[in-house]
Amino acid sequence: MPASGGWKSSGLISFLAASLVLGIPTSQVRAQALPEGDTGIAARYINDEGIADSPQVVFADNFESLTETNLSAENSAWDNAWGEIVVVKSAATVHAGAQAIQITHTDNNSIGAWRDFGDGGFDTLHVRYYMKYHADFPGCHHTGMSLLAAAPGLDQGSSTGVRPTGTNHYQVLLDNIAPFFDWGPPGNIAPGMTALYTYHMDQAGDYGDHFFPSGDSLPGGRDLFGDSFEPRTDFTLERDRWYSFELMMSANTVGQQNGRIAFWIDGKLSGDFPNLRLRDIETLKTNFVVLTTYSSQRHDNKVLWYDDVVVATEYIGPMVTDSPPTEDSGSSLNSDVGPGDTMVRDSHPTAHPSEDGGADSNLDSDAGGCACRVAGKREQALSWWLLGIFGLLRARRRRSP
Ligand SMILES: [Ca+2]
Repeated sequence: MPASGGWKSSGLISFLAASLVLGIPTSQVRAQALPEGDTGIAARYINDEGIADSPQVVFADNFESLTETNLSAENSAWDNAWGEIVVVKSAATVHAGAQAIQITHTDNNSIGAWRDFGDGGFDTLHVRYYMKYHADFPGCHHTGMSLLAAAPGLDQGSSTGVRPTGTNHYQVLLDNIAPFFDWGPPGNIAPGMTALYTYHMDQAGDYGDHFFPSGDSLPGGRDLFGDSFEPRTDFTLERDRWYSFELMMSANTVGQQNGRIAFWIDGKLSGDFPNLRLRDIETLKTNFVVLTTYSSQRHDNKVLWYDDVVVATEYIGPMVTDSPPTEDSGSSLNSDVGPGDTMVRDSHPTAHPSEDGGADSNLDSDAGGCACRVAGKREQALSWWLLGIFGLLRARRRRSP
């Protein structure tokens, strides 16, 4: 599959050249505007019908072809699947078509699936998916989907807690931080404030940073994205409704600090993080897309649904339907400012955890500091996310008086 230059257009190159003439550091170059709304690949395929045929699409699964009751029993579209991923058919549990998948956490464990694109990969990759939380969903340690660039021989499990060197790996998860962790933002409510859990070369420790749309990052609240960063509103999603999520990871040019990660909710650009260092070698490209949820505490109603996954080298956008819009079809985000408003990053009071960094009192420590209940190779593979959280907690404790 061809790698895509994506946002790294000739216009940006011209701007880079101009910045050199003017003496502007490349870390402060304003990145090119990203597309939004129904301007992507999905706009050309009503109801996503035939979208897998797009030359820019490298993977798609609407779960309509599944004939078994569990994705793990029939994972032909995915290279690996673990845990109970149930095929569901009721209207309330399906975004489009006749089927979707349901994940229910009744224990402390990892459930998910990945697609492995091998040792090649993509300089820029997008994943768009629909996800919906149960009406009483309490939050969960990790939910969402991630993009991973892993050197040959590495995967998510083996890159756990490994600092990106530029030659080994980088990755990002579009996540919501569950409200029952003391280290989370004050006032955090279910399903949790949205953030990107990101492994990059300038991260604070051996485990990934959390990027918030306002520009805050954990740990440390550091300024990572340069003066050209455009802060956006931090927010919490609603439950009991479908959202279109889209996540993009674009590698930097080797030797430059121009990597970029962004995400969209219902086609609205909701977080954009430029000027990143992700790699030092050209061959390290995004080669995994992962559907993952991870639970580290027992709570009722930890149920969520996924549908309509599309992976492509360009902006995809929400599904465009041929049915009239419903009352709840618009984007709806919980925040103390309206969607689309811009919040100055330093004014946001909730993006830093408490300094005492209290740990999850219900963590099951039977896995060597990891709360995952180790049940097999596939389940182990995603335990790295929890290890990342633990590393963050330990680092904060070391800094606390
Ligand atoms: Ca479907």
